[in-house]
Amino acid sequence: MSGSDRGKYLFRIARLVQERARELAVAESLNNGKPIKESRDLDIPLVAAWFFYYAGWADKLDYAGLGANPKALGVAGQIIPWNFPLLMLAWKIAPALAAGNTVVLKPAETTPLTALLFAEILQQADLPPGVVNIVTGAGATGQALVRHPDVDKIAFTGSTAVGREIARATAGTGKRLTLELGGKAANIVFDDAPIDQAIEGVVNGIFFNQGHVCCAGSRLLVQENVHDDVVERLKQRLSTLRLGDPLDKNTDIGAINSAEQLARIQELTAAGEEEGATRWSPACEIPANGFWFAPTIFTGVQSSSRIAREEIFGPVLSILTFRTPQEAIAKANNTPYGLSAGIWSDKGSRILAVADGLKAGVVWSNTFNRFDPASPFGGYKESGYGREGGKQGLSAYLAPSGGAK
Ligand code: TXE
Repeated sequence: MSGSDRGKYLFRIARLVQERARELAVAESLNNGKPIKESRDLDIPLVAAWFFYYAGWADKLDYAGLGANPKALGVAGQIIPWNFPLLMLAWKIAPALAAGNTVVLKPAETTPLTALLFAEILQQADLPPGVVNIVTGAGATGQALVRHPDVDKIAFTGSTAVGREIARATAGTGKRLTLELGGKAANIVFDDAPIDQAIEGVVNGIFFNQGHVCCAGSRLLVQENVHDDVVERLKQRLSTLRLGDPLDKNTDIGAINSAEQLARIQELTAAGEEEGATRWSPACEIPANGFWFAPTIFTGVQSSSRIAREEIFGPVLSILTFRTPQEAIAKANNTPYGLSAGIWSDKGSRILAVADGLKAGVVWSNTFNRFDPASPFGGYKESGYGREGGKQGLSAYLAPSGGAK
């Protein structure tokens, strides 16, 4: 199929997502437990944006950085997690189709609902049968996809442990691989930061989507002289957050996706207390049924402790201090991960100098959790490799003309 025809399908899909936005938002909140205001205002609009963006690329592959006439890889196997079920699907399917591949996608076992609704949208768009295949199942289904000899590329987003397993399983097979794994991002607040904005950014950074976010600002690094003020303001702000029914448009913090994830959060927060950090949560009512976790902050956190090093993937913020920009950079980089970071300061020169020292794929300044389809996203170190989004995300589904398939 020509690039311009592929583009027409992608535009059609984007428009159908917009037309069915309300239904998709409700389904996504039921699917994942996230607040409806997030699925309505972020997830679903970004899904449409991703398809619109890559629709524009479909007939311009000569500009993807691989020379004239780059080739599709073939069959792309895509394995996605449960934290942004439809958005992760869009991140993967849109560039794969723009580049001319076919897709077999496996959603996470706890969140198949919106992937199946999306399959309906593909039928509505008259996409030829077989171009995109949604296969539900657990880890074993993912393994089968990874091992299948007719799959030319694997794109995976999930845990570092499974990412390692996939890297081993694909080694030497010629399959292309991109991995987007965990994170332990530092949100660095200097004493000259625009303070109200910074507090909002820190809260959004870790409590958005119950903290089930690979690039969540799960470590707050605050300059020592403003630590007490920042912690006090954070506590005040957290006391205003509403936890509860994801379908209530006033809800700020929804449900934890699964009993397993709740158990992981409980285990790590218990370890935080055992290691001597001070735990605080606002008084809030926890619904009787389902999986819930109150927003939680830890102060007095040591860099070596588990809650400073391991991904909690829940609404839990670990607070550490620093004195100088050099110390902030050293502490921010003191992690096996390297996905994202945030810097809050009034000084442009300081922001640029600190950003330069950070080993993180994305660095936000005076904002956090901003996503745009034109911006490549991906990590260093144990956060994985390869980039999604932008031209780089497109070239991850292409080979140079005459290059290995
Ligand atoms: O991830 P898994 P889980 C982190 C986060 C979380 C932890 C565990 O810290 O607490 O991982 O979450 C499929 N071969 N992240 O257990 O198992 C699985 O079915 C092929 C960060 O949910 O990695 C699902 O579709 N596929 C992360 C997907 O992999 C396999 C998002 C992710 O599940 C497989 C999610 C196998 N052997 C969790 N085993 C991020 N980067 O955003 C499982 N899967």
